[in-house]
This record gives sequence, structure tokens and C-alpha cells, in this order.
Amino acid sequence: MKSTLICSHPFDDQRPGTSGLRKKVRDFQVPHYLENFLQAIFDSQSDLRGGTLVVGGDGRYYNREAVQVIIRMAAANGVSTLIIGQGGLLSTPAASCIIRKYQANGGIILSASHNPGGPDGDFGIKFNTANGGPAPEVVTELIYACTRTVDCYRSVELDAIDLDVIGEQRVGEMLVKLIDPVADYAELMAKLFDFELIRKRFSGGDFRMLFDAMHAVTGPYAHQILEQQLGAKAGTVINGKPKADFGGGHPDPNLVHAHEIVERSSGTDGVDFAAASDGDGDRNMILGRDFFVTPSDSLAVMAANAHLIKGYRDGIRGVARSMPTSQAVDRVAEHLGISCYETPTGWKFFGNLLDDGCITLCGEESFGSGSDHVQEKDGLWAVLFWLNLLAVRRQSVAEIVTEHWHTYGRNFYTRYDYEGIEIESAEALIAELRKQLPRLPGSKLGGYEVEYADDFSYTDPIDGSISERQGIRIGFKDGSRIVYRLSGTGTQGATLRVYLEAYEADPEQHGRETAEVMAPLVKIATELAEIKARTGRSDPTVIT
Ligand code: VG1
Ligand code: CO
Repeated sequence: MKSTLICSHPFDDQRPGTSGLRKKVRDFQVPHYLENFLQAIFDSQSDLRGGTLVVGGDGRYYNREAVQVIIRMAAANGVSTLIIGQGGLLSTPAASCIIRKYQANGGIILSASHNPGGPDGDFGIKFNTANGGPAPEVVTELIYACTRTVDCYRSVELDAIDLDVIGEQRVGEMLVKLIDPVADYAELMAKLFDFELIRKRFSGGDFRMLFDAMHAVTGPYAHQILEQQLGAKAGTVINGKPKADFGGGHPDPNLVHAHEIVERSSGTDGVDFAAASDGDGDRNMILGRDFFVTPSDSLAVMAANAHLIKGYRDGIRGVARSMPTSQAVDRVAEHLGISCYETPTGWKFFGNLLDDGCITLCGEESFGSGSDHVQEKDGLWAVLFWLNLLAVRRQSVAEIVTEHWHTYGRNFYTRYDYEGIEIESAEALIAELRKQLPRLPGSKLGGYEVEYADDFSYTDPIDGSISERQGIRIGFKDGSRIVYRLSGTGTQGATLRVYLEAYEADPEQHGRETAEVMAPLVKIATELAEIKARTGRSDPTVIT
């Protein structure tokens, strides 16, 4: 099979963001755009020549076409074995699991996660390294550097491969293995959780659950694990068939976009437990009857209860959270006498801590949690963790969380997103805040006294790499915080995220409404950053 060199020209907008390169589908369809980025991966990752590469995506529009391009280019770039999920599908955590299990040299995940799909939607491409995790910044910067000079790429001529038939075939010298996307992942989950106990909980008849796959990749995983293996009744998984346009929806598991399970878990007839995952299966939302568990609380509850779960019976070594995530887990870590690390936003920053055994659990406020079982956040894993916990403690979700608050206090939490604002105004807003930082400590904002104000900088404790300008933090004497940062996953304009946290030790106050508790901080945050004047928005697009 002959490899040909095709001429192109470098694109200057291929720097990966928080989680890979995300653009409009239309941008990826520009001739040579996808190919150039792929060539930059092959050029910068020399291990792939003669090595094993894993490929799969979340099933969104352009997934199948992109897999075919990868097959042709992998063959031309000397990849020895290409492992592909059947149908071109692999959830992000399953891809991580497979890279690790088969000791691949890396993986390419086709996804724009929770961003909408379809011809007018978004597409994305992430590269994961041999540890199964998202490429760290040194690697993404190297890939980016290559994209600035790539002016030709290698490919072979080949008819499209049938992605739906499991089995092996040769493409020139390269072995292509089409595998069941679910099996290896399901096997790993069965090792971590007490499937027998969960099965009993479901067969008892007094426990009902719903899982919303949001027409995205977790459908096949949830059908197999929850309904087939754990015996949840048929219909437990809703929107379980991956669709190229996610049914026209936003595959983002929050109270706004996963509203169906919010409704079906409310009232006396509501189910006991409900959960949802995102486009690529790495996020999760956890609900009890009439009860929403914030992702920050979910992480803290998991850390406090890990010893009750089969795979974590021996305890956890340490925990980590992204900087904007609430400090609820810090309190648990302190109680357990283990380390708690604060990292910049994005899973790649947990990689070294996980690899080095510093931490067992980690999470982000953006509906992401995970452990050292893979190197990605893992939506279904979190759901199974909660299911296992509910089966062990035989309490409701609300009881477990309120007891947790009783012990540790409650970190009220909310996030305001202002989407699609002008890039210049967003950058000016952050720049202006940065200027104000030196004068803030010691001053009073509303009734709150500022303890510290900085632009978060992180030094990786393992490799010493430094990541600066990771978000503006304003911490108050009473433990409350305001954090501002700009999203690194959007494809249109800028998204300003404002994260707010308030700590309340008094159990009498734990039942208050989040919106009411946060109102004074919201006022301070919006005024300090002059959000209305600078962005023209009086209200956020989404509140989570
Ligand atoms: C967002 C979240 C971040 C998460 C990232 C990828 O990034 O805030 O916590 O790691 O998405 O998640 P940003 O830069 O837009 O705030 V996913 O599920 O898109 O792979
Ligand atoms: Co995701």
C-alpha cells in the first residue's frame, strides 16, 4: 500500500484548549484542517510509529468520517496496531481504560464533550498519552508548534472500512482491530464496585433509578452495565441511543439540559436516584428524590465514604480538586489526614498526581469526578460509586448528603456562565480585575473582608512545570470565595465563568436555598468585575 504526501498549508488556530482542539464542524470540514492537526500529532509523537493507537469518539456528526481519515493517516504514518471502538465509538473514560489495558502509545478521542453536535454544531479532537490521560501541556504545546509548520500530510488510498463489524483486518502493514467499546470498561467497573450488592438493591423492588444518556455515547455503556449486568429494569436508561446530533439537545448533564430526570425525580412519585452523563461520558450529574448533589459535594461525599466501596476499601491516598471547585473535599481530606491538591481547571493537571500515586480521587465543579482507575474523569464510574454507596448505606441521597453537611459543614456553591460574549470585552474584564488584585487584600467588599486576591498559578509538584494565569481568586476571611476565569472549551466568542462559594457551619442554616445564600456574593462579583457594563449582559446564560 502506497503512502502519499498531500500538500496543505499550516493553520494558525490549532492550539488545544482545556480539553483538546474544539471547533465548529464546518471548520473541521475545511480541506486539510483535520488532516493537518493529525499530522502534527503523528510528527510530535514519535512512539506512534511502530506503536499502538486507540481511536474512538462520542458518535457526534463527523465522527465516522474522521475515523476513516485517521485509519488512512495512521497507516501512512507507520502505526502498527490501531484499536477502534465498534461504530467508531468510545467514551472518553473507556478510551483511557483501553489505552492502559492494551498498553497503547496513545489515543485519539473525537469529541467536543458537552457542546452541541450536528452539522452546525461542534467537533473536537483530543490526544491522550500512554498513561491513558489527556496530553499534558508540554505535549499539547508541542502538537501546536507542529501545526504551525505542517504543510503536507501522509495518507494512503483506501476504501472506507466497515466500522460496525467487530474483528481484525490488515490495512497495508497496519493491523486494525475493531473492538466492543463497552466490554473492557464494564470489566473494570465490576472490579471496583460490588455488583452483587447493587443487583440486590435493584431486585428489592423498592429502589428506582433513571439514567439519562442524553442521546450520547454512554447509552450503550449504561444499557449494558445498569440494565443487563445490574438488573435495573428496562427503561432505566433513557435517551440511550447515540445520535449524531444528540437529538438536537445539549449533551450537558446539568439541571437545565438534563431536565427530564429532574422532573422524574421530583415529588412523592419521583425515582430514588437519577443521573446523567455528557456527550463523551466523562461528566456526571447526581440527583436524589427532590435533591441535587453539587459536583463539589459529590466529590467530598465520595472521599468521605470511599472506604465503604469495594475498590477503595483500603482507603484513599490523597485527593485533588480543580481550583474553582468548592473546598468541601478539603475538609474531608483534613479529617482523614490525607493531602488535598488544588490544580488548574482541566483533567490534564491531575495526571501526574494520579500517576505518582499522590491521589486516589479527584474532581471538578463542572460535573466531573474520577479516580486512579483510569486517567480521565468518568461519568458512569461516579454513578456506580453512588449506586454502590446507596446500596451499602441504605439511606436516601438526601440523607447521605445532609449528614455529610452536619459533620463537615456545607459549602454552598454556584456558577454563573456568560456565554458567547465578545472576546475583547471578556479579556478586558479579566485584565481589569488583574489590575485590582494588589489593592484588594484587607479591603471590604459588601460585608466581606478580603483575605487574599490573586491570579492562580500552579507548580506541578511532580515535574515542576508552572501554569500561570489560571483564574482570578478572591478569598474572604470567612472562607467564601469568588473566582473568575474564561472558558477554554468554547467555539464561539468567549465564555466568562464566575464561581461562587460560601461556607456555613451551622446545621440550622443548611436547608437554605442556594440562590438566597449566594445573593450577596453574586452582587459583589458582578459589581467588582463590572459585568453588565463590560459585557452588556445583566443575566448569565446558565446558572449551575
Ligand atoms: C470545562 C470545565 C472543565 C473541564 C472541561 C472539559 O472547561 O470547566 O472543568 O475539565 O470543560 O470537560 P472550560 O475551560 O470551558 O471551563 V469535558 O466534559 O468538555 O471533556
Ligand atoms: Co465531557
